[in-house]
Amino acid sequence: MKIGISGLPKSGKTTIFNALTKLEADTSLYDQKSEPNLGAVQVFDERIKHLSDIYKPKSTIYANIEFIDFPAMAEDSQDHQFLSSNSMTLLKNTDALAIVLRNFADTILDETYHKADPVKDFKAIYEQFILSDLISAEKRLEKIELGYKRGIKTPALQLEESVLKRIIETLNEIKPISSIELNDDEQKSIRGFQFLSLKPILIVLNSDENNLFQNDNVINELKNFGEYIEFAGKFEMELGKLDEEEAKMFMDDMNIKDSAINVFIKAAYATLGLISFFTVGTDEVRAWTINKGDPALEAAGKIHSDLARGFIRAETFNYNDFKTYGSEKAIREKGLFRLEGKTYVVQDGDIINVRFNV
Ligand SMILES: Nc1nc2c(ncn2[C@@H]2O[C@H](COP(=O)(O)OP(=O)(O)OP(=O)(O)O)[C@@H](O)[C@H]2O)c(=O)[nH]1
Ligand SMILES: [Mg+2]
Repeated sequence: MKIGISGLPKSGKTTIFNALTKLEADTSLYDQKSEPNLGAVQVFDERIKHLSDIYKPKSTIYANIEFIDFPAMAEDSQDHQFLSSNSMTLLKNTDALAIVLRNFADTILDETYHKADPVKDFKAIYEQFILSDLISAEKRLEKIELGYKRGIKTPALQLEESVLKRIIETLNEIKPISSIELNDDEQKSIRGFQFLSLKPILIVLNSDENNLFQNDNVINELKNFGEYIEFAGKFEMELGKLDEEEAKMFMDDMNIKDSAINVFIKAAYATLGLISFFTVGTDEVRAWTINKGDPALEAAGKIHSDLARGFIRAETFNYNDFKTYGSEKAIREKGLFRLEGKTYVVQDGDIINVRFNV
């Protein structure tokens, strides 16, 4: 799972990135980096620990979130430089975006940009996503229409054309593509574009120690745009450097209930609609992350493209049953061991063994 951390200049992206990954990437009021920072975090899961205790595999692999801390987006949506930059291509290649909004005062930043205004910043960012998507969609539509003139017309192209037209109409109303209802085929027809306004978004309000959890007005407005979490980014980054006991003391002081990474992961899984499925065996016990609603074929493809290509069936049982009955054998006896096909909708906690033939 790749999550891009994006936002306007000096909103605290790298600070949040450090707080989440416990890395120490440079944060600075002055420098402007043009390369992204990369870091990965294990998603601890009680269930994997339990499965690992039972199967005693050679390796135990938790789910992994890769964070990509991007250089700042342009302040101004008329600045097309960012839209055509390398970063934009990388940004499109993420599974979800965490948008960091500055909600702390700083004399220099207030003067260089403007006083902290998270709602205004969010709108500016979203406009850039919409503009970027609009440019891609219009370009493609032109190409398709040119093809028609040359006699290249297939049902697939016609489907794509009709979806693109709806997309362009929606974007022109400054609405995200995610607000359009698309069926499976329609979704597939535009998957290759990796549209930004179709990506799940998590809003990260980056407050500071003095105003943390006192931002009801801002949050009431941000809620309209999607799910949010609030951090005191700089404070969290400092917490990451302390040992657990010390950190706990400071957290209690600030009424912070859980570590930044735990809060983030919980919010990410819940609001981005992610679930976990597991593979087990004596070699490896492993957690995988997919979207809620994904079929078994998609899950198989996560593990390896061969498994999707040669998919026969998915032998499936659920962790909860495993926990209740204690063994695969007992689960079979209870009739809880299932053979599922390609279209089976994978459930959180499913333990899956894909039978395949390539
Ligand atoms: N007071 C306060 N300052 C912060 C907070 N988060 C970040 N800063 C400061 O803001 C400045 C920029 O922080 P970064 O994390 O580098 O911001 P960024 O968004 O990665 O910046 P660019 O990548 O250059 O756009 C640094 O001086 C940070 O110390 C915060 O929560 N409170
Ligand atoms: Mg940065």
